[in-house]
Amino acid sequence: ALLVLVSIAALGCESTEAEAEKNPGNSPPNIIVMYSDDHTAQSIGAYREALEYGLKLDHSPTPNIDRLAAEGMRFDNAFVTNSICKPSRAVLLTGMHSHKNGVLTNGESIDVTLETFPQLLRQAGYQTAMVGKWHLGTEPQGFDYYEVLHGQGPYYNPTMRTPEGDVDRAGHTSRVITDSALRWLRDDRQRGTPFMMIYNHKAPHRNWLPGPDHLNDYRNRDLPEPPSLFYDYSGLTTAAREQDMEIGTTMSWGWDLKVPRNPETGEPSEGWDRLVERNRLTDRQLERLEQAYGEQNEQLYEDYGQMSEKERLRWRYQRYVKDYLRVIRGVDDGVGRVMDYLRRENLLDNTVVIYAGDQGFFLGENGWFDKRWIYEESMRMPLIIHWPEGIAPESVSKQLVQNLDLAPTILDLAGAEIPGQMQGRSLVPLLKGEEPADWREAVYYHYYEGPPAVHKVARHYGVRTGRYTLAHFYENDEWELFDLQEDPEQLQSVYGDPEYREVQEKLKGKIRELQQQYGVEHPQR
Ligand code: SGN
Ligand code: CA
Repeated sequence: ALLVLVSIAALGCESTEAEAEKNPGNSPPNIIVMYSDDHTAQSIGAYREALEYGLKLDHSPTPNIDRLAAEGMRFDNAFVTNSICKPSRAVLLTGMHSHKNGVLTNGESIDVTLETFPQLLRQAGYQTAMVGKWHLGTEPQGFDYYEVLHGQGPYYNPTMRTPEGDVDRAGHTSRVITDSALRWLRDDRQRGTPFMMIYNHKAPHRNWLPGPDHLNDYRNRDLPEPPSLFYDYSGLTTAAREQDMEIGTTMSWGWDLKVPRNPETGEPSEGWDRLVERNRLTDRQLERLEQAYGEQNEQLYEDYGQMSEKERLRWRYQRYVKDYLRVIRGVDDGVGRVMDYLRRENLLDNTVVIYAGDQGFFLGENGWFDKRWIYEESMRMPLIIHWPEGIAPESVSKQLVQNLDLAPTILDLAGAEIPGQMQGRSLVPLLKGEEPADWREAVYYHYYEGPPAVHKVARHYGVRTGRYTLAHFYENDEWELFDLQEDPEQLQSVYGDPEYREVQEKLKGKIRELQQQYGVEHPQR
């Protein structure tokens, strides 16, 4: 740690040419990590042309995030190692796969003795802050300041946990989190010392409750549907049939769809009271929700009896995807406010802003919501890095990268040492536009939170290369293989097809190789 401090001090006052190249700003950059909850690439304007599957938006709901991509680097093949919240956050902090950091599912808490990148940055002389969704079941470690939600936190009026105790905040949570981030940047941090802030939105996590600014967006129009909205899983294994994450059947009228009465029975709907109570909605807030949804809900009560199954699913999909995008717009507003602050304070050039989602999400593909699968919609994480001093505008990287790489990348950016136990690789060469010849050719994936846990997605591991995905649902010993070039929507597994025999065997070998490389001793646990 001492050595690192000395090297930061050296970078700060004098610059040799080598240092200037390594670090164009002549001082270690500030770093802001934005890790939004369940923000999938299909909902980001900047990814519209890049994805070959799923919902294709006819507009961009994310002008501020798009700008990060236009001025920085978009990663088109970024993936998580385990597509679920706590595990993804533990990977982000530790740079180690789930089987090494111990957070296999949402049921485990992070081991506070593990080394994390915020702690290491702090030892290296950075000021560190954490605002928004933490969700690791512990007191945040390694931060000079934090203001975090309890667990998932509500969409409105959250109680925030700070080093001084709980604070009740009023208003929509996306705004509360952004206000808190700006307060720390503006009033609390010490100027002249590099900082690292984690700014984590709760949105767009279920149940997608928009803030007052966006409740009426998309009021009078329908959004496009993904091609596989009505898919019957005929090309997939049992796992796809046994999940519980369908827009048509899993979502509840009240909590998810904001319909206070069940249109079938006329009775109070499931989850509406929970929505009101969990968010401690004021009369005014409730009134606004009713103004936004009321008219359409009344129409639904009237029409429901005459609607076909397909029309019912279409209605539910529209309500869902509109709410999802409305909360995305709230996130994007927050990103814009933080970027405006950096711009005004002349901090933009030497601040690295990393925008990512903690995993992907289904927006109606396969008729689904939620994540968990090795499938593209869920395993792909949006990843955009903005750093005017270090990245050429409009850069795109197609290399296979992972959330595993972020901790080493951040330490590398800070000029700090990357500890040996970290399993990812620094993305800094990619940011500079280099194409290292020995970059990885496959990423390893393992999802552990099997049934009976919420959404009932079977446990599986697998591998994703530039062209193929091979997955093993090991509890049933079933496999799926997708040729993403031929079948980007992943509708027809070609596992067992003689034409793919060679590919299949090679990919199985790749799984074994990666399990060995990452020290997976018990792949089926
Ligand atoms: C809650 C949600 C689930 C979601 C998990 C995990 N249900 O249980 O739909 O998959 O969180 O999400 S809800 O009724 O509370 O909305 S995660 O992002 O934390 O992994
Ligand atoms: Ca999540």
